[in-house]
Amino acid sequence: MSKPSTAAGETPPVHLAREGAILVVTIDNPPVNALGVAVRRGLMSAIEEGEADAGVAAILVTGAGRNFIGGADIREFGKPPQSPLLTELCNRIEACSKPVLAALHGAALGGGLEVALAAHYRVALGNARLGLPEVQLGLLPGAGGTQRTPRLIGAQAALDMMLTGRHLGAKEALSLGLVDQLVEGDSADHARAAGLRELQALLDKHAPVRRSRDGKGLADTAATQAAIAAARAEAGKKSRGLFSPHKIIDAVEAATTLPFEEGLALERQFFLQCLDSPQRAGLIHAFFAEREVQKAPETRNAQPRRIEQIGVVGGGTMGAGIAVAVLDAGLPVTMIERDDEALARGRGHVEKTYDAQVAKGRLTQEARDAVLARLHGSTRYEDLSAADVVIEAVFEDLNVKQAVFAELDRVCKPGAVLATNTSYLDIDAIAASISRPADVIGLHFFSPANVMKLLEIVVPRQVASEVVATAFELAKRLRKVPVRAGVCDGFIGNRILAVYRQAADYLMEDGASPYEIDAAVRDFGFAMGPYQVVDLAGGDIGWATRKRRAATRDPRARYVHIADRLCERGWFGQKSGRGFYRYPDGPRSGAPDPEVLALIDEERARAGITPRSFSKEDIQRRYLAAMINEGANVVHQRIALRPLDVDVTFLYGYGFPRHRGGPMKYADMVGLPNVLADIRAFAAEDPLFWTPSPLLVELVERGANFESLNQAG
Ligand code: T1G
Repeated sequence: MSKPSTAAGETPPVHLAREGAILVVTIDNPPVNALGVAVRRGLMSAIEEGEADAGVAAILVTGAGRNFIGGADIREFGKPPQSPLLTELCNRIEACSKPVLAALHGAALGGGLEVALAAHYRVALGNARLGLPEVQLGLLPGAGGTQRTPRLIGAQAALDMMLTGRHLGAKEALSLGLVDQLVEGDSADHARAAGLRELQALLDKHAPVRRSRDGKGLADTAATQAAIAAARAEAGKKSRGLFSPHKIIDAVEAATTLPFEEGLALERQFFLQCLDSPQRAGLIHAFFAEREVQKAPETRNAQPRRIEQIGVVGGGTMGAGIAVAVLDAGLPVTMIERDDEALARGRGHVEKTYDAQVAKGRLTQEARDAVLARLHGSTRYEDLSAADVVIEAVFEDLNVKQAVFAELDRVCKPGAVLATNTSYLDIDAIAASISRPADVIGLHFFSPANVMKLLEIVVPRQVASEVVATAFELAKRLRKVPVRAGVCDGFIGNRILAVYRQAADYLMEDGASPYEIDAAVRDFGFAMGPYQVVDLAGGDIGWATRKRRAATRDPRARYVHIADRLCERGWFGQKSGRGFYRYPDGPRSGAPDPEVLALIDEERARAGITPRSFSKEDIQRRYLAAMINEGANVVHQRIALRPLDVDVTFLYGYGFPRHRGGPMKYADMVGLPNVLADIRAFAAEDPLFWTPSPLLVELVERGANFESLNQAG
């Protein structure tokens, strides 16, 4: 058979072979068989040739490697479309006069599943994962998925798939009618063999061409309308501010009212609208950024050490959370505490997490017992002698931590990685206090450590590259999102947080109420505003930080005392029943507090400030300009490798709305000259706080943006 044309020397990403009367079409486009233009052209010509060849009775479509097809090529979005469009390809597959069967293993996602739905029959191996995750990219299934899926499996199941973007296992796909048969195997070869066998069986019984567009999944009008109404209600609540979920529902509604071709045309129109939305740009940036952060110089240049035995020193909130994260990764943990009572408390924290899952029916008692059998407790450091990695999570005091590291230095085997979970202490000082500084690294988990995905990997001056590589490998095992950070007060996230919190405090003292500030920040897309976060975490934590920093604070810097006044009254937030908000009926009942407003007025008077009003936009621009400017400083000072590392830190650790891509991506979308102009305007009020980052100034002068720095690092 002839091969589709590709650039000279390039292996064609679609291979054809004949097995009797069956034409086998194999997509081979590593790493995930994405449907780039060469693949689409190869598939189109394969279908044309199979159709035209009288010796071909049927066509089998399979994927090489670990997946069937991972989806459209996301890197093509935002560029001029190249023919054939995926929609055209799917329509051509479905229009084929000879039976087409797709054999699915691994990922069959997005456009990959749409290709399979355009085929006439589908079989799935046990490891197949089927999904329409386009909504997670700010898009919708744009190659017939919104029209074929509901006709195959009904509106309710189709809407669930498209609005959640979740992956379905093979069994669920079979029960819904997405695939016709489950077959044995877990590899591309198994998929090919099973596909051949099942397609030959179809030929033997003269099975007809069966088109998904003719499916009867929408026959029950009442159920369909109810599903659409329910989806709209849900999207109104859960997809606040998002664009594509509503277009998905519109497209499915079109499938219930319009002929297939017209529904397809409307789907295309909606898809292009989603493609043009800034949400697509933000979400696709997030998709690639969370993969790029896994790549640091050390992960390219060094090999990780063994990670099989993990020690955790400290069984408090963080230590227990870290122990759960390690246990959830299937690894054994040795937890060290100073005495039996503290150890019992630490074990209790861990057991409580799993008992809660048993109570909710998410975990069986047996599974819970099996996990906890991997937790060993001890009050003797000697029991860490076999540990490959030890994570210290004791009280945030340098002397206490150095004492712990002295013990680790004494008992741990050569090559053991010694990590500290400190959130701000100087890790270089910890490393310098023991005989093996090259083995010391920072692993800054975010509370709750077993839930929060972000893990800042803090790289001290003397650390060995393999130790950094080991930390990234551990992050992967724990299913965390790692971000490489340099040593400074607050690393990446907390350092930037302190600055935009200051901007919020200035807004509050200058006239905006904490409630207006929180509302404006929520309106931008955060789940909570800064003062709701303070009340949730506990105002005493920030108070301790401010007191710690008092000695080194720049005396010229404006200092707002409002938060301290609340703490002096014991108004720490939810845990004390009141903070910036009152909580008369528990944590979820936060209500504005007139006494807080009165206290703010007193502070304004004391500072000689005449309050002025700020619009929602004013608040958002100042809050974000402070965040972006300090993010630029963090990149400029090489604390973060690239702007995307700041983005990922805020997407995964600080609730930055994902559809905006992160603070640096957002700044690019606003336009760096506009951000710099804002900062310069604000500097008229406070030139010290609003000092433009040298990096921001340089990029604006060069007409460049933060994205241009993301290939570095
Ligand atoms: N396009 C381009 N590159 C992709 C890609 C894609 N669809 N999927 C993955 N990659 C890259 C990824 O950036 C990484 O690159 C490498 O492949 C390995 O990825 C018209 C519009 C398939 C489950 O949303 O969920 O179809 O870092 O580390 O863990 O309706 O990748 O090596 O340079 O994630 O084995 C819909 C997205 C697209 C699926 C494999 N499809 N991908 O996971 O590998 S829109 C998706 C995934 C669409 C149509 C619509 C996962 C995976 P690098 P990885 P993995």
